Amino acid sequence: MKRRAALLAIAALLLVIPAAPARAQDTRPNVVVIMTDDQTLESMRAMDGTRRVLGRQGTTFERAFVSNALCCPSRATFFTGQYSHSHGVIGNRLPQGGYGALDTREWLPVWLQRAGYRTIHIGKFLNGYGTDRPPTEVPPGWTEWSTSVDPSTYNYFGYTLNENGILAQYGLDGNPLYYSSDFYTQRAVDAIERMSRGREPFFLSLAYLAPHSGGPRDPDDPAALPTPSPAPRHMNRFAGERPPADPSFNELDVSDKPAFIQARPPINAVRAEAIEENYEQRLESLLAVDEGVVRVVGALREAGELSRTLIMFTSDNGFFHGEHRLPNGKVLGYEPSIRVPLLMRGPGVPRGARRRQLVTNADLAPTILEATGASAAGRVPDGRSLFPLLSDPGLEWGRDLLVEGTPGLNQPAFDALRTYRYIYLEYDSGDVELYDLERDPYQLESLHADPRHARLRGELAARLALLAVCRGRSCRTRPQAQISFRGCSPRVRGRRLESVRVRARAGSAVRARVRTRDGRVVTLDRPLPPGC
Ligand SMILES: [Ca+2]
Ligand SMILES: [Ca+2]
Ligand SMILES: [Ca+2]
Ligand SMILES: [Ca+2]
Repeated sequence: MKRRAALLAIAALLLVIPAAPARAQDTRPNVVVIMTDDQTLESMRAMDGTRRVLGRQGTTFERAFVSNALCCPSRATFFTGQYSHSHGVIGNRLPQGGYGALDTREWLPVWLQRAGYRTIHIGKFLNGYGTDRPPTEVPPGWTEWSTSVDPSTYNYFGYTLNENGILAQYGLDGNPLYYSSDFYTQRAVDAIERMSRGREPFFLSLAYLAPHSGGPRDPDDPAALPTPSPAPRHMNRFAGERPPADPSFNELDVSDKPAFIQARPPINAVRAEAIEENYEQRLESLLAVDEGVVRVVGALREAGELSRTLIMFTSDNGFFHGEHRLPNGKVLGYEPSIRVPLLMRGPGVPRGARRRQLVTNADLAPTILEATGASAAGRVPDGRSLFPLLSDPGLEWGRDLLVEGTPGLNQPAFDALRTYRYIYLEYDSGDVELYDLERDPYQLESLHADPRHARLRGELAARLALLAVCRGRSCRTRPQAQISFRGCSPRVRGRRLESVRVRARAGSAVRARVRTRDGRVVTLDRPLPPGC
């Protein structure tokens, strides 16, 4: 009854102000982005609900990477579509990083607001938010703001939120209602209900702390490693669960690795046990997020917004569980650290589909811009919209992906280039690594010193030097290859081609799928000559 009265009231308003566009006429989608913190691709196995409501109803990107496997630079990339060297946030702390290092005058929420979107952020934000500048500050571009203030961000109970400029503390007494993941979910559900009553489409950014480590201490916490705190109802759900067997766990021979890895001691029994408990608690902490994703999708359905909402689920970076002697953490360029889950659902996103192309978190903002029709004023995104890959599963761009590494206590900064087949890393210390991921998916034997790979190494080094300073288009350079016709037969020419497969396409065109010797894949499309 109440609802009908509200609808009538809105109808009356529309009659009075005919110039304002009705929501029903605004066909632009809402956008909901759900981001976890330090979640590995492998841990998606704990998220049945998410795989059901987003995976089965949408598209799963199986080769999604982050361009910098650290919270703040990665999130700055999400909000700008730019690599670290373009947005300038290299680390989590000032002066080379942190919230205070990002120019927020032109970034995703501002672009969306300018295009008429209402914008909401809930949960974790850029590191240093609340400490780099006064905690009451709200950055430009946000219609509604419920954001955790550092350092309280890392408390699953007893965190402080900046609510549209006013600080409020939650869960100091450990009341399960205020467990951060559940509370952020409730905030998101409330926001969806509220926003669905308005006319303009909305952008909701929902960022959970889980499965990142954080307080309070749990009775079964190991002494040797920081862990997250799972929701009380999910404690020990994964007790006894071991990380999947991985040959790189406690890597025996590290003579192929950089000096800072060689300096690491082997993982002893106490550490190994701590890694297991951490692994279990991290999966357990994801269960509340998984329930949250299902509730958010349910709230969109309830509000009648689901079919016109683009939903993305991803993480800001991966995590180590003992691979290459790394008991925890991320930042480094090894696969468990740089690969993340990426699931999408909504208008223009095929259902129950998978995509194998290499994609990066710099692609997310351009994807949102294409979906919403907003434009990136003042910045040139380095990534590109994923919609062409969604509509065309065979399409290959042939670009290299860049991974940038922040200097840390125990490791030097690095730049890395990832193709389908190879990853090539150069550290500030002069160390180099090169892996053939087809033959060595666990990165056990770096080939950088192998003379048989000297030519490849030289080529990758030359491309990495350009990619490490790329801007926009130059971040998307393709292999040199062209398709031409002799009569009606297509010919492909190019540098260092390994294989070419040509297929007829609909509409009298052909597509050549070209693989280069350095493991890049690109498709070339060409219409057939007249009469063929
Ligand atoms: Ca993170
Ligand atoms: Ca814990
Ligand atoms: Ca436990
Ligand atoms: Ca090795």
